[in-house]
Amino acid sequence: MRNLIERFIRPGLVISPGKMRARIFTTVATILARSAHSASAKPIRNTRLRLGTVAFVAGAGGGGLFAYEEYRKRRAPKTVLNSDDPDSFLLKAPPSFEPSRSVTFPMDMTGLKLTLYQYQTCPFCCKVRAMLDYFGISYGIVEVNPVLRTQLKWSEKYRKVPILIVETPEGEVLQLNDSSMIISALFSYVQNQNKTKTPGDHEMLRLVKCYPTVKFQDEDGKTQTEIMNKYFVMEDMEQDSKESKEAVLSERKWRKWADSVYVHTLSPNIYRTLPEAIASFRNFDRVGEWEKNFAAWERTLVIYTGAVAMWMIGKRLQKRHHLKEDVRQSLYEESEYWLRSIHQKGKGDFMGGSKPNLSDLAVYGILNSIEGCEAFDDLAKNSKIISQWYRKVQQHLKNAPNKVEIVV
Ligand SMILES: *[C@@H]1O[C@H](CO)[C@@H](O)[C@H](O)[C@H]1NC(C)=O
Ligand SMILES: *[C@@H]1O[C@H](CO)[C@@H](O)[C@H](O)[C@H]1NC(C)=O
Ligand SMILES: CC(=O)N[C@H]1CO[C@H](CO)[C@@H](O)[C@@H]1O
Repeated sequence: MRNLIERFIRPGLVISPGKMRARIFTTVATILARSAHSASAKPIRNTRLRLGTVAFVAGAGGGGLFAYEEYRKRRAPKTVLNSDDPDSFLLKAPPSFEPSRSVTFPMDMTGLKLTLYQYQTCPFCCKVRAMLDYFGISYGIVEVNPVLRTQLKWSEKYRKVPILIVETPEGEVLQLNDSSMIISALFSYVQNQNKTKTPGDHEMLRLVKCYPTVKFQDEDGKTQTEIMNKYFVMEDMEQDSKESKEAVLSERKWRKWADSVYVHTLSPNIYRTLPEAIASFRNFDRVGEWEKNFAAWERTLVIYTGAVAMWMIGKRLQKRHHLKEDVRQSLYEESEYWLRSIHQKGKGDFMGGSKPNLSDLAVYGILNSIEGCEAFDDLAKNSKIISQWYRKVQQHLKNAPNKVEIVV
């Protein structure tokens, strides 16, 4: 069983946050301690540790991969409901945060009320937004403060973004946790609704149960959790022609590639050198509208200490994911691989043919998270992925039906 699970699930695993966290935390603290040492003879241990923590967490603004619990006990809103029982995704009530922004599509027929807990520049959150925008599904956004993470405290066990709260027509409140699971479940819902014209009774609840979370032990004996079937669209496989089967398999394969290969080329690139890391954080500050979430001193602290931390983490990730010494080359190569594979398919501008499919939207979302960074501009100069593919997906998204965006 364990082997089976590992074979099918491990490839999609992003990172083991606990281990990274501990190590990085110590490293950052040591570095800050050292620099403080040269500046002043009197080290103040606690302050440095706090700085280290803030720096580390700030990385989440860019990567969104790491959990952070240091501030957990402060101002924690009451846990809504989270236990190990199989229906633990059913909440009694939605968390009490008002969206700071809402995106409305008047033609949205889903009948679902969605609230996305996110960081604006996290690649996984960008993926979800790309999907929602493309299919014209309305949603509200709660921007999570990457330092305090107050907006995630209601979720007892799962503290990563994105989290999607779904309020169904039947009155259920569901907590969906992982970007790929969110996309698969929502897409299944919309597609099935399109086919039958009337949504089935408790359709969303039925779908969410198709993505159970499993626990397993990794090689180090640590307990890991993983969501089963997260790349699977749940649909009736009646008209199961050979062609559509291949399309389904290809879409799944490339969505997985986006999460397990492509996304890993980003961090080492946007945090390649210290100045570049600082510039990237400045970009996140702007795009993520951090002035809304941070005090001025917090922002400055996050940008600089975050840049140092992520610059160091980037080096580790480069090794872990076997990127080239010149990390730009890995980014270019994977991008070219994607573009070449589309051309080899010969069915149109997108992996989905003449229209983007879920794998196009996934890769788009990931790239979108670094638009504005130096790495993105370099990519545009050195690969055709931006001009021949990215801008075309963007055009499709702009043409999405009647989008109305309201900033509260
Ligand atoms: C999301 O995570 C929470 C733990 O915080 C868990 O209770 C819930 O069941 C998860 N949702 C799904 C759909 O698995
Ligand atoms: C559902 O149908 C509408 C209108 O026919 C279409 O625009 C949309 O792309 C369809 N969605 C899915 C997921 O098939
Ligand atoms: C969501 C979506 O549009 N999926 C498409 C993905 O690509 C295949 C072709 O490769 C289409 O058949 C799917 O409809």
